[in-house]
Amino acid sequence: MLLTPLARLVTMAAIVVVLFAGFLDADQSLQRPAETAVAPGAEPVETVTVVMRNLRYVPDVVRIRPGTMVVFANEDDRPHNVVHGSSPKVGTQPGLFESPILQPGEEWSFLFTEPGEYSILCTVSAHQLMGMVGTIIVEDIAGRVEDS
Ligand SMILES: [Cu+2]
Repeated sequence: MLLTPLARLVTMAAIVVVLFAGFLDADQSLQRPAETAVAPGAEPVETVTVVMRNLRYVPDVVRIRPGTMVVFANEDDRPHNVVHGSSPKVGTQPGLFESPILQPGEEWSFLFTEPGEYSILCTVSAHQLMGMVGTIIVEDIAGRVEDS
């Protein structure tokens, strides 16, 4: 196929645009914080930390807005994890999230985007039976009047 000079020019321009767009993308990815493992456009509005200590989540009840990143930090002297406790009924949906086993000093985070009440528990050595459970409450509290 023979290209007219105009078609050739348009093709060249398109290639330049594509290359330039690729350059911009690469530049943006360099500026994005490396530790944020979330999709673009899903940046956390806020970050909240829950500490794992003495076989407990501290605090054990957390109220957050949708889009909040919760960091679970193991400050205990033994391993723990964070598992979304789904309904105990057989055949129900699996949990939304499950962390790897976190050694002392390790942390893991999860971005909560959907409103709801998420019960969490530690399944390491049946810690949940010793009371290592908690609740993450995700609600739209933008217009909420704070308690005085
Ligand atoms: Cu535990």
